[in-house]
Amino acid sequence: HAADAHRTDLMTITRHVLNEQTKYPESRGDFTILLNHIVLGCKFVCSSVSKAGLAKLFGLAGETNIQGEEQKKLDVLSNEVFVKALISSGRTCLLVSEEDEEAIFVDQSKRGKYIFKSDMNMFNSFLKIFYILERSYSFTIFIHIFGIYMVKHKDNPTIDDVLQPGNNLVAAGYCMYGSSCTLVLSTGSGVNGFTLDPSLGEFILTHPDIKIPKKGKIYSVNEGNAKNWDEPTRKFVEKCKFPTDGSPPKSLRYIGSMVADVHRTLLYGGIFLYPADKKSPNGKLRVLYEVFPMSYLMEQAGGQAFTGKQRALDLVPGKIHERSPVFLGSYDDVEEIKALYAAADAAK
Ligand code: P6P
Repeated sequence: HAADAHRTDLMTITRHVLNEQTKYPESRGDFTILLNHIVLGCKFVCSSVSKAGLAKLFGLAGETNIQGEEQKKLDVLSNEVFVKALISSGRTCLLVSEEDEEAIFVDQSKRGKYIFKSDMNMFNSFLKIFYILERSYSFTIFIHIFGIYMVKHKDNPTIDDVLQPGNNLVAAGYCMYGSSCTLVLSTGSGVNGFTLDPSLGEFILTHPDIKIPKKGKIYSVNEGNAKNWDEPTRKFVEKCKFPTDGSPPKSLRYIGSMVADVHRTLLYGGIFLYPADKKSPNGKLRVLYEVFPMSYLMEQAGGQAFTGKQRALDLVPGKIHERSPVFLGSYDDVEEIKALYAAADAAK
């Protein structure tokens, strides 16, 4: 029966990506191979997280990462697994991770070549991966965000290839490892969510074609930073709490993990804010592997992402661990804060 079809016609992430690949008849499946290696990494991390308590993988690994944060065992272990999986895919040439100070240039012998057919022309380029392993152990949420770019300078990738605007992303996604393992992915034609079925060892399509509501009832910000906010952010949050148009106040939801807060925003609508403030004049979130991938997903789902000055994906980063303020979520909610920043600029 049609009602049972979805139970027998399992749409796995591999099938989904292969279906996407058929849109590019000239492609040789390199992108699919790359994504499958990312999925393999996610499955490994999911299995490690579920056993972490037993294997005593939680807790400090004794090192600190580039951000000066104590590296915990799982993220060091998972970072190593992803680096090895991505290099062994033979489709990457540059890796950037929150855990490593410098970009990792893949050895020439392992570098992949990616033929990507675009509307204008055929060009050779390499894929590079930005990804971050982020954790919020207090919520036993373990998270991995990634973005995939095409390298412009083929044959001789340089650090300049890393510093591209978010517009050049060809894919982005995140994986959340909690009570279940959820992978949300966009390859440029919408956003889809997959849930790992451990009995099959497959990610199954559970959230097809995610679209964020045009306006939401939730705002998500660390209110503890309120005394440091600038005027537009302060006014926006004030309006969320004391609306002047007779609408009910918005609810505050803040987990303190960008991906968990943005995942909720993606599914239910609203706005996530990590503004600049006196304490962090460039905001806290990293452009390459937090702001860009999540802004890309938000736009693919019909939302918006703004930095306080410009569309987030138009940013051109100057350093691999650069930070930026970000406001992302439902289209109408982001429009409101854009108008407040525009008014503040006009009043200068
Ligand atoms: P705060 C987690 O450490 C993180 O980088 C993001 O995932 C999260 O949105 C933000 O920091 C939370 O920062 O200052 O509110 O604790």
